[in-house]
Amino acid sequence: MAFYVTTPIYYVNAEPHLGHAYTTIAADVVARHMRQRGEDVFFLTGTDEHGEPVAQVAEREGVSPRELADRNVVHFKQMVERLDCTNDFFIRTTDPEHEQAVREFMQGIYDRGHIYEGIYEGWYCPYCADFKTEQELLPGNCCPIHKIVIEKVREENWFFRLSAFQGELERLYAERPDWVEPRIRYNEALSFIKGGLEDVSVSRPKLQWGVRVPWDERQVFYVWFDALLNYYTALQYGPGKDVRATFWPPALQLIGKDILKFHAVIWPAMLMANEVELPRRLFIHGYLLMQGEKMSKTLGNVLDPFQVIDVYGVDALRYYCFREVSFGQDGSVSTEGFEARYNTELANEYGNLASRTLAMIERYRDGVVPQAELPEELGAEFDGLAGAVERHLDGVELTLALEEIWSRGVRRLNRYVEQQAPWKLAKDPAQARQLDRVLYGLAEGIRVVSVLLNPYMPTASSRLLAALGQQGGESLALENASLGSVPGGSRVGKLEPLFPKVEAVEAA
Ligand code: ME8
Ligand code: MG
Repeated sequence: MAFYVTTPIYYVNAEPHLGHAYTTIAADVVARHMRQRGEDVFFLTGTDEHGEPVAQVAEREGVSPRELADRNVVHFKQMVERLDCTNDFFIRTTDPEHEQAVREFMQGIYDRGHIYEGIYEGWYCPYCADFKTEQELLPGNCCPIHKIVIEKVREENWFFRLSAFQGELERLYAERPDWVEPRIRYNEALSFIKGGLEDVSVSRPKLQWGVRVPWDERQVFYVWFDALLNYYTALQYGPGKDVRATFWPPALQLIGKDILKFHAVIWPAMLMANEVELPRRLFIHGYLLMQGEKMSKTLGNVLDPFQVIDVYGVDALRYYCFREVSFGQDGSVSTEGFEARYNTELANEYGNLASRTLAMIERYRDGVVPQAELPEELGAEFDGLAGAVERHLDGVELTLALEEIWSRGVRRLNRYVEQQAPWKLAKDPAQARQLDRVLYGLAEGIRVVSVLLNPYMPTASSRLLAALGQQGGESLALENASLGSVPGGSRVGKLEPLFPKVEAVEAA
C-alpha cells in the first residue's frame, strides 16, 4: 500500500532549530517503520520561501528575499541530511514547477466561483503571516505568539469563500472523528469551525515576493495558500513524474499545534473547493519548550540540533526527542535531561547490553551464537511486542511505542542477564545447555529490539544487527521482529561502543 507522509515546510527566514528537527524526525520514524512493514512510502519535507516572514527578514538584512532563501535553505537541507532522514523529495516553494501548479490550483478554485474581490481590515502579525482577532491580542495590541506590537491594516484583495464550506467541514468532522488527532486538537479545530467561519483573503496587494495571482498579476498569493499546496504540488513533479495517482491523498500529515487552524480548517476547504480528495489524517504534536517557553527563533531560546549531533551523534538526538517529551503534548527539553538519558539509557541499558552479550558469546562460545531452544522466560514480554509497536505507531504514538520497546525489551533483557548470570553458568559444565539457551535468548533479544528501534536509531541499531551477522533489507523487516525468527549459528562480529562516553556539551 502507498503511504504518503508530510512535515510542514519551514520558513527560511532563520536557521533551523530543534523544533523543526522534531517534526522532521517524527515523520522519518513513521516513514522508516512503514517501510519495515513493506509499504510503498513517499516522505516529503521542504521549505516555505515566500511571503512576509521571509521578505521582512531579507529587508532587514539588506538582501533580496531570494538571496535569503537560497542562503538559508542550505541549512534546512543539511539538517535533514544530518538527521538521517529518508525523505523522497525536498520541496522549495520557489521551485518554478510548484509556482505553476499553485497558479493552476488556485485558478481552479477561482473558476468554480469560490474567490471574489473585497476589502479587508484587521490586526495583522507579519511573523504569523496571519490576522488576529481583537480578543486574541495581548494588552498593547501585541501578537499572542510573537509578543510584538502589531498594526491594523486595510487592504483590497481577493477572498476565498471559506464561510461557504462551514457545513461541509462540520460534516467532515462528524463523519471522520479520527481525521484530526489527538482529540484535544480535533475539538479545538471543530469549535473554531462551529464559532462561524469568515472568508479569508488569498492575496496580498502590497507584497511582491510570492506567486502571482493568474487572474490579477498585480497581486501575489497570500503565503499560506501557496504553502499549503506544497503537499499536493510536490507529487506532480518531485520524483520527476506525476505520482498523484499513487500517493494522493496523504496517509499522515504531521504538524505542530501552532499551525492547526491552517491545516485543519483552511486546507481541507481549499481541497473541497477544487474537489480534491482530503488527507486521511492530521496528527498535531505539541511544543518543545526551553525554560518553560516555546522554543522559537523569534524568542531566541533554541537548541541547535547540529551542535547536539556533533557531540552525541544523531541517533541519541532522535531517541531523546520522543523519549523525553510525550509525543502530542508540550514538554521541556534540556541539556541536563539529554545527558542523563544518554548515559543511563543509551550507553548503559542498550549499548552495554549489546557489548556484554557479544563479549560473552565470544568468550564462552567462540563467537558463534549457540543453536538452542528459546528461553521461555523471555516470552511473556517479547510475545506480541512487535504487534504492540505497530499499533502504537498506527496511532502516531511515538513515545508509547518507544516506551514499550524499552520496558518490555531492553530493560527486560538487562534483568535477564542479571538473573541468569551467564558468567556463573560458564563455570559449571553441567549448565552448558542452559548457557546456550541464555546466550541465544540474549542474541535474539538484542536483535529484536534493534529491529524495532531501527526507525528511531537507524545507525546504532544497524551496527548492532551487522555485528550479529544481520545485514540487508530483509533483516529490518518487521515480520522478523520476534524471538526465534533467526536461528543460532551465525558468527558475531566486533562492535565498537554504540554510545561512547562524551564530554558534557555546553548549555545552549
Ligand atoms: O509555520 N516545538 O513554518 P515554521 C515543536 N512555514 N515543534 C516546533 C517548534 C517547537 N518549539 N518550533 C517549530 C511555518 N516547530 C510555515 C508552515 S506548512 C504548509 C507551512 C515545528 O518555520 C512544528 O512542526 O514556523 C511547527 O508546526 C513548525 O515547525 C513551524 O515551522
Ligand atoms: Mg513559526
